[in-house]
Amino acid sequence: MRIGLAILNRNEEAALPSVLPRLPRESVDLCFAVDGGSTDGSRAIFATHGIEVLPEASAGRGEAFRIAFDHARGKVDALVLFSADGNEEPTDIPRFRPALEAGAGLVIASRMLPGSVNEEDGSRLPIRKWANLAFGEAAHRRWGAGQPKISDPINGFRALTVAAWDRLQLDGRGYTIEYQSSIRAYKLGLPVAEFPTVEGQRIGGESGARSIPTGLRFLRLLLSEERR
Ligand SMILES: Nc1nc2c(ncn2[C@@H]2O[C@H](COP(=O)(O)OP(=O)(O)OP(=O)(O)O)[C@@H](O)[C@H]2O)c(=O)[nH]1
Ligand SMILES: [Mg+2]
Repeated sequence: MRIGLAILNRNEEAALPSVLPRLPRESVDLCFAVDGGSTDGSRAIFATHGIEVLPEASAGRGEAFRIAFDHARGKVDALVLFSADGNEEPTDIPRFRPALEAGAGLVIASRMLPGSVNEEDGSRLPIRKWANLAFGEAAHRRWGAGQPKISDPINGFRALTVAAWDRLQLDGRGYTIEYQSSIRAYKLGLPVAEFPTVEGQRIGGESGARSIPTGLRFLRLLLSEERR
């Protein structure tokens, strides 16, 4: 199976110099970045590592996923989506392959399984983690009856086959794209696999996913998936 690596980036110049050299590029058949209109030096850093950067006409992770799969179609059978901001562990990238080759259409590096570490695990009030668990529970109850529960339906560190991508018909914008892909996977009964990952801390830069607006977008997504 041919597997590609798509790096999603917006203004991560602080993290890229330590993350990019750690990517196991020999384990993938294609590697490129999708850039959501960075205004820092991150595009130049990709260039020094010989990584092609595809620009986005309008920013947002949903749009970045669509650009990534359009670019990958015909070149690889599956794509690993990776954020080089320090949250995701490069050495996990080869762990997607066995699950994809075993037939999963969607594979998620989970921050919620036994053996996982979530960035908030040391915190006394892990509010984002609780919200993510609640959104995961809601999606499973509504659309996943009889199917194994996806422990971390929101995490961005995931892989999809191109065939699964085409079946899911995702139109989610911004940070809703991952949650929508997990919900649609339940709706279609798509085989999903997860493995535990250790989430790192963001290295510099700024989070674009502010908790309250993102949570409200997830609620709106639940309503629109209900109406579909
Ligand atoms: N291509 C592209 N990448 C984006 C866009 N928005 C965010 N990203 C990248 O997607 C990754 C995840 O976004 P974050 O803002 O870190 O979201 P998060 O991981 O939930 O937030 P933190 O925990 O604070 O890091 C980062 O590597 C961002 O640079 C976008 O519009 N286009
Ligand atoms: Mg992040």
